[in-house]
Amino acid sequence: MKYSIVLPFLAVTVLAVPLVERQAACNVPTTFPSTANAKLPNPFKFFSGADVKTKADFECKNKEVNAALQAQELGTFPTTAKTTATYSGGTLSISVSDNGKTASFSVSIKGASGANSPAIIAYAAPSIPVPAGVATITFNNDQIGAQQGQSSRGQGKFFDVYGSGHSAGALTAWAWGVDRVIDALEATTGHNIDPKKLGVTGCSRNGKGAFVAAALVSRIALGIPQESGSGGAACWRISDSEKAAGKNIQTSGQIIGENVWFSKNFNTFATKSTTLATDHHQLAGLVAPRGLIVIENEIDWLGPVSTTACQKAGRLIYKALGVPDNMGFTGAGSHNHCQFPSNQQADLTAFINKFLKGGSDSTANIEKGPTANVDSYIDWTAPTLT
Ligand code: MCU
Repeated sequence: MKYSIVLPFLAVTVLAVPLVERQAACNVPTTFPSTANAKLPNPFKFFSGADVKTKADFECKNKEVNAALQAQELGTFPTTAKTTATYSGGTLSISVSDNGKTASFSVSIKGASGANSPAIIAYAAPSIPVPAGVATITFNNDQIGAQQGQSSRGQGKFFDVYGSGHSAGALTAWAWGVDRVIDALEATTGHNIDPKKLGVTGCSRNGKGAFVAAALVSRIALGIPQESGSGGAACWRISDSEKAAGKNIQTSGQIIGENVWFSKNFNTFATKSTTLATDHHQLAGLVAPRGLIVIENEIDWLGPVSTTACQKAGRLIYKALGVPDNMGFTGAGSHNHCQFPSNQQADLTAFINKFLKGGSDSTANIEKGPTANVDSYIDWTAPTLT
């Protein structure tokens, strides 16, 4: 819309830019701060030093966090793929083209409860009980990006499309695959799944993947990462401080040698996590304000203090956005790895009911884990974003 204000000696034309357009114009940097900071980076300050004051500012902050995570840890997450799909008899067959190359894969869909059913995309196989009325979409993440140690870097359907030298680690390749599954659900009928009611889950290494998929794929309504530990719910900096205190805990320095979950870009930072521009409380921030239930376990290697304090910091981001109860974490007690314990059932059920089944269950104040003082790891307070 144009307004012309006619003054005695000149005519001034003012362009009225609609509010939404102004909010969408985020200034996303391509270089990121690398000054050592032992505290978790402030999620309410832009890298420029400016304050994040509004929810619109926070959306922009998330764009720079996403860019920094891709540059320093995850590798590039491609967003230009074209997906075609067919559905028949419980199999969704997906063909993806980009970069002049094509790859095909399929997922199985079981347990839809009639039209517009919610579903949980499960890496490999669900390690949580999927309730009646919620379908399971079984996603073979290893096929999209191999995770068989160092020699498997650059292998899988993702790399067939983008080349074996692409910067993405396996976590990013899998998230891209999840994004394509959602394209395919949107493009086909007959599967009875409502693509707006999707959760994503995986346990352990696949829990890291589920967390990253929830963060990068905004069409996911509920993230359910399970026992993701280091590389998922843990913060790199806190894990390093726990390691220094003598714990047997996985750190960034160890993880880059174990497998190809992260980009090669991460090697530069892995031995000096304090120089990362972000940490994993901001992985939760990327999921916000969508649903997120972080399921953990008190096994030393996963870093129970690290995951708990890190996700307490993550929940401060949800609080700042005015939706604290859209996120919870349940990591109290120890049990066999990836065997979902009954003492976390009520919390999981509440999140699934609220975010996938449209229920009105309370997900208030779910913060369960060992004693972990988040204030020891942060030097900022959460504002109320307007
Ligand atoms: C917790 O996830 C991983 C962990 O990062 C690895 O160090 C360990 O080797 O395997 C865990 C896992 O995926 O267990 C199934």
